[in-house]
Amino acid sequence: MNYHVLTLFPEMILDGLNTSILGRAIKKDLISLEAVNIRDYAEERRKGRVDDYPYGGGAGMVMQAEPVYQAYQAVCGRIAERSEGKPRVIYLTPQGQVFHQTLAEELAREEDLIFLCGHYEGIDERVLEEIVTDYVSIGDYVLTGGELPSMVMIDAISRMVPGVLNNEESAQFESFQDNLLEYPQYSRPEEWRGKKVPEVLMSGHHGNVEQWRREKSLERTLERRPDLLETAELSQKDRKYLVNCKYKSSFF
Ligand code: 6GU
Repeated sequence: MNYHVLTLFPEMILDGLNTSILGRAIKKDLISLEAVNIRDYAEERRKGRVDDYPYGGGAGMVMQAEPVYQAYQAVCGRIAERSEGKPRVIYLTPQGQVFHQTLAEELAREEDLIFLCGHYEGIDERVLEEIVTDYVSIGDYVLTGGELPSMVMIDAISRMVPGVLNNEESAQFESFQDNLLEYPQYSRPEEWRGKKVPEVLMSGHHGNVEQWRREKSLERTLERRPDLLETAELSQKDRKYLVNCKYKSSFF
């Protein structure tokens, strides 16, 4: 996977994604990360400026089309040398579709991804029409720019790229697998400030542990994210357990 981030703050992207699991994946050449400074493509006479007043008036500044387009073309030129077809271009905006695990899984199958980070009041619409394939938001709140959202997406996508997680880190049984939340985890000591680790986890009975974990996942999802249960894959036994949980909680 090769990421190309078009941004006014390249150091933010590089500094933020070069540590821990992603740093290791970059070293192992499983992913590559390039931050392209849009400012480097400012028109000569504008001396590094890439924003201008909005036509029609109003507050704030708008990022101009041409520097963004030039930065995009430069990346496409480099990509074209080793692969064919146009890469997907993701524009980070609160107006986009809300990012979701299934989109992370889909995007992880791409060879190259271009992220376009806006600032100020936005980017000239004409270049967006020309290059953007996906408009994506990371949730219903407003941020100052697209850098953090692109970093969030790159993190979520990268862990779905084969080899990025090792066996222990493997995504297999984590939150959102099966659309259920993960069960609670415990480690040493056996008792911490008077709170004991659940007995079943100390029993060594694998079957009982598995059943307990499934039940905790179901309970937790019902409590914290009941909306997820509508699309979760549930067995007959799961459904019975949930009905029982609801019945019990109706007494409180
Ligand atoms: Cl993708 N960009 C900005 N600026 N704000 C956001 C967002 C994106 N997603 C949620 N808020």
